[in-house]
Amino acid sequence: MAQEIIEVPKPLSDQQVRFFVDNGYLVMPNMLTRDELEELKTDTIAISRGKYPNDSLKPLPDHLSDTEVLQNILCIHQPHYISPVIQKYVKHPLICGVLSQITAAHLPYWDGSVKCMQSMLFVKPPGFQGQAWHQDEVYIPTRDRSLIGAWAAIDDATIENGCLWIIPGSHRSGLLYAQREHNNPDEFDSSLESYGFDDSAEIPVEVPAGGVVFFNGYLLHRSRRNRSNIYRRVLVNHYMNAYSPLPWHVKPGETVASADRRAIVPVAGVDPYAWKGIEVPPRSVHLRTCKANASASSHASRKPENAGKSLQPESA
Ligand SMILES: O=C(O)CCC(=O)C(=O)O
Repeated sequence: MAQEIIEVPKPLSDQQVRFFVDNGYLVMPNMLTRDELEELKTDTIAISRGKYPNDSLKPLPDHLSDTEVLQNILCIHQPHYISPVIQKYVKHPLICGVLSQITAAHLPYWDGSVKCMQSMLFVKPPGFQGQAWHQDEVYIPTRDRSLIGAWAAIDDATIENGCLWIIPGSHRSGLLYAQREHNNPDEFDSSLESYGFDDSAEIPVEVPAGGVVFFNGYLLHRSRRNRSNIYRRVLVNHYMNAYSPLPWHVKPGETVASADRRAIVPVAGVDPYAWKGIEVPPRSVHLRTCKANASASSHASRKPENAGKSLQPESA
């Protein structure tokens, strides 16, 4: 049987690809249109209201306002497991075109094939914390340093509302830094903090709505508390070279070398392991609420059935 090939555009110049390889990130403005941003905002509310059949978020009563529904949600993990709209954005042709040029551009002979394993829909309302320094490959291991985040700003992402901060070039050595608890719960959520490096070269990555920040899984990054009075909504999808197995967790009877999680979405080029099949993911999302602001909850507050329990061992 002929291998299916997913064709995507190639929007980047050689200089942009080189910039990503050297610096570990690339900012691309105007990747999403106004209509697409509206569709994502509407879908964020639909998911949060429990409109899609799923095992974790029960439908909320219609009398609750959108603000009440969103106000406790820091992030919805794996929304593409339940929402066809988010599935469409996981496969967004322009975003996947960029990914097919940069995801494993550090590897000679790579043919541009890419797969997705994770989506995260941040709401990050006013006052909600960011995430301390980390590298995504600590959580989602690839075998070739090809993990990449595509961080799509649904609202303007600014210093005030908690944009990304990065250390350009911090992916180069391939070192995964140690992690520890941080003691700054006002600024950062409860995720561990990477440490042991000089962060004086950090820069904020402010992006107008519709822009996408692409960043390598070894790049040190963090985000701060939302100090504005608007949401900072972002759809962050994680992808990798389709040729690398994904030993995200190891099941009994497997080794790290044989483990390959297959709840993936091929998005560009080929799926070289198509013969293994694709695992159907659970119809379930994981809701990350905000610890410090939990007391600010209203009657819209709810604990999903899988609250505090990740579908995957950990996520970035
Ligand atoms: O946007 C944020 O606040 C954090 C995102 C992040 O750290 C990630 O996508 O890995």
